Amino acid sequence: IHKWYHSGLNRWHGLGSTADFQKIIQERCDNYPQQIWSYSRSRNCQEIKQAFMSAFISKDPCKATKEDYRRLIDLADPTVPCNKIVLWSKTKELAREYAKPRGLVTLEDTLLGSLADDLHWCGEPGSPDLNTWSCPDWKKDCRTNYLTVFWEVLSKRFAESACGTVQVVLDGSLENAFNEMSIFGRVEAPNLKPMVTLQAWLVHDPGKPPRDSCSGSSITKLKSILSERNVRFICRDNLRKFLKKRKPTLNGKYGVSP
Ligand code: N1C
Repeated sequence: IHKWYHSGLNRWHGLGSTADFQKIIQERCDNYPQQIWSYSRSRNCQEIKQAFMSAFISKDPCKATKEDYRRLIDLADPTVPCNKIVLWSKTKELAREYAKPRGLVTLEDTLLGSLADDLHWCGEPGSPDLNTWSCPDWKKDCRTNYLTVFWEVLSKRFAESACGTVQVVLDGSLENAFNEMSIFGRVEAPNLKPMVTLQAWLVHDPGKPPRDSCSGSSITKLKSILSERNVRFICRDNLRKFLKKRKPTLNGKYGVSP
């Protein structure tokens, strides 16, 4: 029996920390393009990396709090101009495909979102290292794990900061395109400011029958959450059709949105 078995590093049910986590964070930070929404008080990648690491290193991986990430978020608070934010739920790739050619911004385009995108991380009490064997799973181990709390805190800041019209891409091939348990459902939608307009786009998988629509019960639920907050709501079925209608420009990219 190996040493790691005894130490219990493999006791969690989620993927372990990404190999070379620190190196990836550093590289992504150094190469992050300086654009308008990338504004952050500190452009010091060393400092950002240290704040990220000290948020969770040596700590119980099931006891993450918002406060653990405060310093990191303060160093690189996402700020995006009005009308440019695109949110999503279960549709990350499509949302990015929609956002990019139109100059719109998903959370992964902001500095902290881009640092953490697709990575996993957790520590171990009393150890200076990341646990590369396993990290807590949201369902099977604990909800207050460092990955979940990170996306919750960052998503909340992103949604709170949004102004004008915010768009969201939802999957209409699911039974519930709007899921109250998702980060969009439990964190972003309930934290939009009054007077913001949320424009929802439902996407349907070409191979599958549409299961939810703008008139379905999950969207009705979203509408009611928003109306309590004085957020205006517009819903459109079938984003894919809209994407297809755009004329590709010479370099094969989509033109600017109308
Ligand atoms: O739970 P979700 O989607 O509704 O979260 C998506 C929502 C987006 O609008 C983003 O602004 O929340 C934000 N967000 C991310 O940007 C993000 N990048 C990567 C939330 N989660 C993000 N991840 C990881 O995907 C994270 O581990 C989280 O648990 C999943 C959420 O995916 P989902 O269920 O499709």
